[in-house]
Amino acid sequence: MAKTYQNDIAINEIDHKEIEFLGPIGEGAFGVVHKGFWKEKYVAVKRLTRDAEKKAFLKEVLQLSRVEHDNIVKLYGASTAPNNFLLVMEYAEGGSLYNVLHSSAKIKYTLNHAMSWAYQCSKGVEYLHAMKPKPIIHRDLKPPNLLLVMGGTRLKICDFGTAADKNTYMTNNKGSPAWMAPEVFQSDKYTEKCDIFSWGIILWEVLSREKPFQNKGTALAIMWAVFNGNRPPLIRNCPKPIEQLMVDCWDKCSENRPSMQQVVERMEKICCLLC
Ligand code: ACK
Repeated sequence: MAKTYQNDIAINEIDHKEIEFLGPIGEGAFGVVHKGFWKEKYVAVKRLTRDAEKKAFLKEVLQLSRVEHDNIVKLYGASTAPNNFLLVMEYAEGGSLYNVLHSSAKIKYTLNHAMSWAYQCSKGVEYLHAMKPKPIIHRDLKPPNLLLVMGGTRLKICDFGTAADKNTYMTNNKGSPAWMAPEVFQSDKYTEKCDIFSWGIILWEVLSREKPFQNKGTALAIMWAVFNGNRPPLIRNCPKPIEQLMVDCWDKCSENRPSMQQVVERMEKICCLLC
């Protein structure tokens, strides 16, 4: 396994011929995800489908190479061979949180599961925001990008295709409007506070088990609604500290939203109260 260096970051170069492809499992930002078998284990392999997106793809590789956390999907390496631009990462056998929440199978889960998923997501993002020398902003946090392992008990953040370093402009309008902070689709300068907004929507979604803005129609209609201050409806019988936390995360003014470190602290207090 050779190492290639980009901006002083080492990437494990994987020979694509060593991977046995077992079929597609889905589509993420910038590529189709396949299940594969490599070095005696199952892996998820993202294959770049559009050549034009090579730069963004490499960015995802670079972002993932910098991180190591229990709640972030592990990168094994990448193939940068012509026609075989591949990102090889740990395989999450539980699929995405979105699937668990919204699949027609109506998989049963408890309030403890929901709070644990939201908490683990906050821990992963807290780590990203504390990265040195530069924080990583995910920019596309949503249940389809949250994977589950260990029988659904461990959550891992994936799909760094749109992640960016701090304080940049969103140039290509990627991301998903239902979870997107208003300053992001307004093309304003944004900060890591856009991840806090998305996390607040995720908290609502795991507790309500509904899709945010499902009845609003088009992406444009959702953006218009969010811009005008619309937010998901408050959940009946939701404990007040949880409700206050999600409302704080949805604040239109990004500066008023808590930091992810504060979110983690509030979640820890809430979980103590609930237990
Ligand atoms: O809901 P899913 O089955 O889980 O469909 C999506 C799809 O690919 C697009 O992201 C699945 N996926 C992505 N990365 C992985 C991974 N590392 N392990 C397992 N499934 C993955 C995801």
